Order: sequence, then structure tokens, then C-alpha cells
Amino acid sequence: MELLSTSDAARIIGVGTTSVKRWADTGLLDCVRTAGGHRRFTRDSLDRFIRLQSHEEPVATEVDRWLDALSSDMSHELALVRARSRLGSWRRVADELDPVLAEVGRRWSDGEMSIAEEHILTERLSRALARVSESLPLAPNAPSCLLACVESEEHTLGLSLAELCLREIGWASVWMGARSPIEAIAERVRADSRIRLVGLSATEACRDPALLRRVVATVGLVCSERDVALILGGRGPWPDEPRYGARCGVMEGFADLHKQLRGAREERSAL
Ligand code: B12
Repeated sequence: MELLSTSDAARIIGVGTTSVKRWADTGLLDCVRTAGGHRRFTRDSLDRFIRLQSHEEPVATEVDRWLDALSSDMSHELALVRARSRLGSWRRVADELDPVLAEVGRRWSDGEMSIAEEHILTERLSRALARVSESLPLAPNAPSCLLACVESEEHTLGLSLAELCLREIGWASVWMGARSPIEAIAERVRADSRIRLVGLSATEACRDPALLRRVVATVGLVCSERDVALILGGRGPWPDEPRYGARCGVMEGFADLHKQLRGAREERSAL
């Protein structure tokens, strides 16, 4: 009996190899393993799977589709732009990407994805997000937001998603990025009067609530003195009731902030 490889199976079903591996590993698609641990498929099992899919709900979720797109050489900018036209706003695209990143993290921690694969996939996304952000038009007098990850934090993707959402409502950005020291953030806010908003990010990998309290105290003070809005983003252990600044745990919360920020921006441009 002929045994087909993962890429043969992907070609026959008409999806990417990532989906085939996922379905095989979750038992949706029968497979056997070679001595070296590689997945192999029979033509019968593929035909059965295709027949079942044509009667049942499709199993290729958006998460599968994104993982396939980011694992392939297609234009990742194009994938983002298509998602934007399908979903109607960058905020919704950001929400859709959240479970994709969680799945990448799960595969990496369960050993299903190598460190190289994880880095390549997330860097592709990160670069495509930056290119799309920069291609969005801005008014010459657009207000600026300063975007920074807290000290020790290297997860910049939340910030990249925030950049795109802010750009969509007319904010230019000053990108400070990963591992930004508290004092450097505060200093920049003091020095640059165009900055009207500071967006900070800390993911669940940040295990230091005391650091985040210090960030809120120092940066919050400078922002409150200058009437600069402060958003504390990401699932990091931010203080529950920060003295200054609004929490944005997931992008959904961005909807309300969106309205407030748009209001604040319109008020300022009317002055
Ligand atoms: C990509 C990734 C990396 C990349 C980051 C590349 C990059 N340029 O960002 C690299 C390889 C560098 C990395 C490193 C590490 N990682 Co990592 N990583 C991830 C992964 C897969 C995605 C991260 C991510 O972007 N998440 C999505 C963010 C965007 O989610 P979020 O913080 O909740 O933010 C959401 C919103 O709040 C909002 N948001 C975020 N910030 C902001 C800011 C503003 C202004 C606004 C409005 C909104 C907003 O956007 C998000 C979307 O809704 C996650 C998996 C996961 N579940 O997240 C693991 C994960 C976060 N990493 C993890 C770990 C352990 C690490 C390392 C410690 C690994 C190691 N041993 O070296 C290091 C730590 C590095 C460091 N010092 O920060 C763990 C953390 C587990 C834990 N609870 O501690 C995770 C959860 C993986 C896992 N399942 O185990 N990682």
C-alpha cells in the first residue's frame, strides 16, 4: 500500500502542511508514523477525510489558515490586507490574530514547533505588520503615540497590532520597541511635545508586578502632568487600578479606548 507524505496529503486535500499535521495530531485525519516519527497517510484515509469534510463543518479554522499563510512564502502583507477587507477594521484583524499567536505559543511549548519555526513565523508577521502600518496614510499634523515594551519584555507583537489600530484612527507612532527602560520612556515623553499618547506593553511572560507598578508610577506621573493618554496593554500583571492610565487586556477593550481616543483627537484638532 502506498504511503503518502505530509506534503502529498496537503496537496491532495488542498491545504497547507500545517493544517494536515494539526489534523493528524488531533486524530481528525488517520496517519501512521515511520520509524523516524514522520507522518504518513494512505490514499483511503485522505479520501475518507475529504468525503467527511464535504458533509460536515469545515475543520480549517481561521487559526489554521493564518498558520498556513505565515508558514508559506506568500505575501504576508497581502494576507493582512485581505483580512482587513474581510473583517472591516484592523482591530478585528488584531483580535483574529490573538488565538493564532496563542496557538504558536502552545505548539512551541509542547515541542510541536521548533524554535526556528516559531521565530521565522512570528518575525514574518511582525515585519508584515510594520510594513502595512507604514503604508497607511497620515495627516501632516497627526498626533504621535509612543509605543514601548517594558524593561525585560521582548514580545513586541501586541505593540505592532496596537500600532496598526492606532494608525487607522490617525495616530503617527514613535516606536521604542522591546526592553525600553522606564526612565527612557519618561524622558522621551518630556522631550517630545508631539507625543499625546503612550502605549506600553507587557505580556504574561513578565512576572514582575513590582516593575509594572514602578512603570505606572513613573511614566504615569509624566503623562498626567502633560495630559498625555496612557494605555497599559498586554496580559502582563499590571496594577488592577492604576493611578493613571487605562488597561487594555485584550484588543476587544481597544474598542472603547478607540472611541475615547478618537474623541480626544477630534477635540484637539478643533482647537
Ligand atoms: C512570539 C513569541 C515570542 C517571540 C517574540 C517575538 C516578538 N517580536 O514579539 C520571542 C521568541 C522573542 C519570545 C521570547 C520568549 N517567550 Co514568548 N511567545 C511568543 C508568542 C508565541 C506570541 C507572543 C505574542 O505576541 N502574544 C500575543 C500578545 C500580543 O498577547 P498579549 O500580551 O496578551 O497582548 C494582547 C493585547 O493585550 C494587546 N496588546 C498588547 N500590547 C499592547 C499595547 C497596547 C498599547 C495596546 C492598545 C494593546 C496591546 O495585543 C495583544 C492581542 O490582543 C507567545 C504565545 C502567547 N500565548 O502569547 C509566547 C509566550 C508569551 N512566550 C513565552 C516565553 C516563556 C518566552 C521566553 C521566556 C522563552 C525563553 N525561554 O526564552 C522568552 C521571553 C523573552 C522576553 N524577555 O520577553 C510564554 C510565556 C509563558 C508565561 N506565562 O510566562 C508564552 C505564552 C508561550 C507559551 N505558551 O509558553 N516569545
